[in-house]
Amino acid sequence: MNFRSIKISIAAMLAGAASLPTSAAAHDFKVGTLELQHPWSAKAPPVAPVLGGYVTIVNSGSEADRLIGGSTPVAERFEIHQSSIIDGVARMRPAKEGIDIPAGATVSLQPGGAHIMLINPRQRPDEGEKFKATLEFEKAGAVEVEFVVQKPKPASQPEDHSGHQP
Ligand SMILES: [Cu+2]
Repeated sequence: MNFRSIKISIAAMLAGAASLPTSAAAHDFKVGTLELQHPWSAKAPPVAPVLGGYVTIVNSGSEADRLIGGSTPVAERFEIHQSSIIDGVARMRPAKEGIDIPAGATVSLQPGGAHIMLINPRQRPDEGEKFKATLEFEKAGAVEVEFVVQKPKPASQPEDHSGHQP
């Protein structure tokens, strides 16, 4: 091993340390009267054009709010989608009006239902890693959260993503 290869292997070790897996334990965020419980995503296959984003939103206030958008460094575009089951297949379309969070309600963004879709991923974080995103609500405003990448929950349904190839 010459000096040059030692330097390279130290650089590789440092790069590895920066992306050490973190715990997939539940984590919550708050903004206004909203509590955002355990934002999560599944690992994207190397060719997938999208990453899904899921979170449970609890509105303990007396006024409705609305998830209207967001952003993340890991993908080019952030969209909010609605899914519905048509002939046994989950199909999705952009929810231009956002997702309504009624007063006192708990709204779960989950596979097969309303969800966040991150289009054209720039990174594909591994299971156990986290990535940052900003969620924007009509009344509560913007809030920074972290999505943890984990295995999809067993109850999740397969989704047809053919509707939004980039
Ligand atoms: Cu989608």
